[in-house]
Amino acid sequence: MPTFWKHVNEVLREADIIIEVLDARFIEETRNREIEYKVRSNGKQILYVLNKCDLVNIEELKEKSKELQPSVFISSKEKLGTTILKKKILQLSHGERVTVGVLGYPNVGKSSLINALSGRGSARTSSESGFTKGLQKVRVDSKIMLIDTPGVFPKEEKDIAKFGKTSAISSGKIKDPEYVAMRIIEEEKERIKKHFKIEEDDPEEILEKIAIIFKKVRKGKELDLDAAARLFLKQWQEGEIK
Ligand SMILES: Nc1nc2c(ncn2[C@@H]2O[C@H](COP(=O)(O)OP(=O)(O)OP(=O)(O)O)[C@@H](O)[C@H]2O)c(=O)[nH]1
Ligand SMILES: [Mg+2]
Repeated sequence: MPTFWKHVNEVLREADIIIEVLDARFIEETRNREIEYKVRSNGKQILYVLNKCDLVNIEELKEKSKELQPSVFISSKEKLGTTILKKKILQLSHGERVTVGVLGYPNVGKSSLINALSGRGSARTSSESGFTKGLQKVRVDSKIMLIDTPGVFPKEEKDIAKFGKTSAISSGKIKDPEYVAMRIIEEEKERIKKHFKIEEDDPEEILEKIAIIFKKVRKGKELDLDAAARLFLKQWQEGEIK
């Protein structure tokens, strides 16, 4: 059995409630229905936590997340929504002591969320995906205990472009940055055109314009699309392209 399933099983045994952390920018892409199914089959409730809400428009987020119940929006970075989240956890546990397993895709902010709730830097975080290796328990207060976990992928997931888009694979580790950048440009074209003030419509031409903006040019004045794509992915993953 892959290690992540071992972790999921262990968390399911120990936890009373499961938090599935989702990236507020990519709710669908970061949901893991296979794990949700497994959690529910074990009779445990899921609380959806939409993290990184500092990077999205809250009104749009409300609209998009209507179906996700119960759910809470937070920004671990800005420490927004943490009190509401604690209240929600205690509401689900009927005010009893509770152990909460924190699951989710790599890099969605599981460890950051745990730190924001506990008010300490107990769970180590990193912009590199796959940072947390084992399970770690962190006490929030006398009632709430959290379990940090490594990021989990669904079994069949092979879509490298999606991993690049959601930061599940860090920009520096993406093998074909041009392909991934072009896929993101295709899917998020209007935002990206607006951000870089580009008129072109074809993803390849857009990437070329971005290379010019980034001044990624090789000696013979030829554009260095590989370098441009890598920088684009880095900025994208760091939330600079809003
Ligand atoms: N803007 C923003 N960035 C965040 C937020 N929460 C986490 N991050 C950033 O997202 C990156 C990943 O955070 P982690 O907490 O390490 O994510 P994780 O889910 O524990 O990652 P793994 O352990 O690798 O699975 C870091 O660069 C964080 O600074 C947030 O609310 N807003
Ligand atoms: Mg982590």
